Amino acid sequence: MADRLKQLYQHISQTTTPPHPFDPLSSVEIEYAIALVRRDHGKLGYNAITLSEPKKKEMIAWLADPSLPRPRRMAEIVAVDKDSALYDGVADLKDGKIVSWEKLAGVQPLITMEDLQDTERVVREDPKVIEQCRILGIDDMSKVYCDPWTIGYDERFGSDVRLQQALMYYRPHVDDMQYAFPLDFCPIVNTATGEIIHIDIPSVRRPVNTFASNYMPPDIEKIGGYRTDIKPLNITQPDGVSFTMNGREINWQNFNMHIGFNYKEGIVLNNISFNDRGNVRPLFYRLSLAEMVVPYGNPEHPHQRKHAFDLGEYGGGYMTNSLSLGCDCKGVIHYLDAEFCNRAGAPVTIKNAICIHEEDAGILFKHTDFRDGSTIVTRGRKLVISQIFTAANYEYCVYWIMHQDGTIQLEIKLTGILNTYAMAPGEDTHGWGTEVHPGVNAHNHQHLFCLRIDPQIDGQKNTVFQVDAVPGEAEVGSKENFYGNAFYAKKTPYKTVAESQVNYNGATSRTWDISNTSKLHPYSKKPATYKLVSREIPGLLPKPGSLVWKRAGFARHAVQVTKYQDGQLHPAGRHVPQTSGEPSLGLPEWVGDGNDKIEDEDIVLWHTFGLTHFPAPEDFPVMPAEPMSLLLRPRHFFLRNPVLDVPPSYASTPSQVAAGKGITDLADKSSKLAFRAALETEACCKK
Ligand code: ABN
Ligand code: CU
Repeated sequence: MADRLKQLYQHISQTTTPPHPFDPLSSVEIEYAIALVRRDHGKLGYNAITLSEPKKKEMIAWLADPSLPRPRRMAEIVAVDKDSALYDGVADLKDGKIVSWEKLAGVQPLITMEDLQDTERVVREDPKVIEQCRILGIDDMSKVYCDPWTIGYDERFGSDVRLQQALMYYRPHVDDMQYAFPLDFCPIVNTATGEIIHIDIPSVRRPVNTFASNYMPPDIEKIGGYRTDIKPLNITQPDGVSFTMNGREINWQNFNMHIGFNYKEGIVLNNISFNDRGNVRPLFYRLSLAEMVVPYGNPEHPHQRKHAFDLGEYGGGYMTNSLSLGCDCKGVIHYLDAEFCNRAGAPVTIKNAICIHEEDAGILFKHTDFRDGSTIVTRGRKLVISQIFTAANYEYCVYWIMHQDGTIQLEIKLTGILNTYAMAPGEDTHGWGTEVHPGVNAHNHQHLFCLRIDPQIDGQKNTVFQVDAVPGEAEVGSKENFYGNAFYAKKTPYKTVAESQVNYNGATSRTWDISNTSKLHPYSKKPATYKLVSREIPGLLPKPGSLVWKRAGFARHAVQVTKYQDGQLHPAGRHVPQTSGEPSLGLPEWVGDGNDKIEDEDIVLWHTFGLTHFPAPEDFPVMPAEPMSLLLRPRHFFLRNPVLDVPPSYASTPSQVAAGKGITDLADKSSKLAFRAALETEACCKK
């Protein structure tokens, strides 16, 4: 072992291109961290090994001056011993030392894919589960499946033992889709010992559905086959892509950023900047989806336990798909892999975990002058950095999209399969769900995501303003608003954390400005801003005081702003499974008494958005992708429209129209030059 440790150390210390400090740990670094743990603490099981991110102050200094010492590589370790005790550690990979090591009591780490797979085996072999299946008329246990969920929190069992609840399903035929055959009982499994400690059984039993609902090609052939009127739609990029990669740093259309990845959040974008006519302007220090919760709305026991924190309890990185060309993404693709380790400490690579590519974005801008027919049409493109993760039944497709005008969009598409429960013939859903297929009840639920925005709009000190579109205050007939038509954007700065805990208001088209108040626009005299435009913001429906409300404290408000602190990354807490919500962990702790001053400070904006899903038969057996989207838009940031220099697809000035000429050939150098010359005269901007 000592030899291997030495070899790994040499590999890491002698590498000619050291990793960027934001790079995820490589498989060699992970192996080295494990070797250090083994040396000091013996044999353990590994739950996670990930980059311990550099301290912001040190990192910002290094980014500004790379001749300074590079922030050192540190690994965060979550390990479990043979008695299921949990350890949190940090290894310094430069000095080859474990610099912190803590045993935690009453805390459970996330459930890994290996934990999930063990549970299905345990469930199939358990005599009490076999008996329940027999009661429902099922004899062949190879046809019984379960989706093992973390237990959420069950007051009967607390947090000391690692537990999963097994949501049970049946496949009459191996190719049948099991969510059409939900079973009505729910075993609870001790993850550490592999024992079933309890089974929740309803007092009135529900028979197993007998009617399949499938979506694979052989099944579609049986119901009439595929449509035949679809012609090929090809994407060609004969000269390749318009971005360059330097390691994990990308340059595209004036944007520059680092693309990271970790087991919990998945994609992390760091140090995003925009080159504004030669001036590199910082935008965001870090953007990530930090947490999510999917609370289900059926109050009947034990369904209150269904409220998955898919990032904190399972890991959006761990569950990520290996993407494939032509299916998940089309065009010329640059892929990045993800590297983890398994429970035994062996390396695991998810190939093609992140897809980076460009897409046509339709019209970027256009205008035709109605009087003389002069026209310009410019097409846009976008850069898409994406991942897709499978959270048991659901797929979450996450797209971080850069637009040429400096806009950053986050789009999430929901697809996959509804979580289902058994329904007896004639049973009433009581409005808590929908019978999406005979004998199949899909419960109401919400998908609430927490976006962590760590801004650096023209610098680290920023202020968040709430912006509401409101009528002028003065009465109709008054001097100030005689005709009553006045309206304006009412901007309210958040001075303290407590003031920033707000909800969405569709009636005022509420948005939020993240501004640098020391950088005023020369024309508008307003501060340089990135505006959060987000309209899909349902409130958290579980009531104040409920289990979900307590455990998912981050979801109580659409926006909350805190003062930046290193290490505050996970808004439902660092170890989420089986938290009771007493106290509420993560963001509610950091909010504290709410008195922290957040005006003109280094801040983090936590934004909860998403949708409330009332299932319908169209969502079954597999859901057509449902998109939701939000924008971070530059306002008062650029001098004027920043995409005037994107070559048009067609442009014709009034005199060219009169002379019967237009500029259409973008490859034609003289046309381009003529267009640029026209731009430089700035006719449009001169008064
Ligand atoms: N949506 C809950 C979940 C996620 C992953 C694995 C099992 C269950
Ligand atoms: Cu849903």
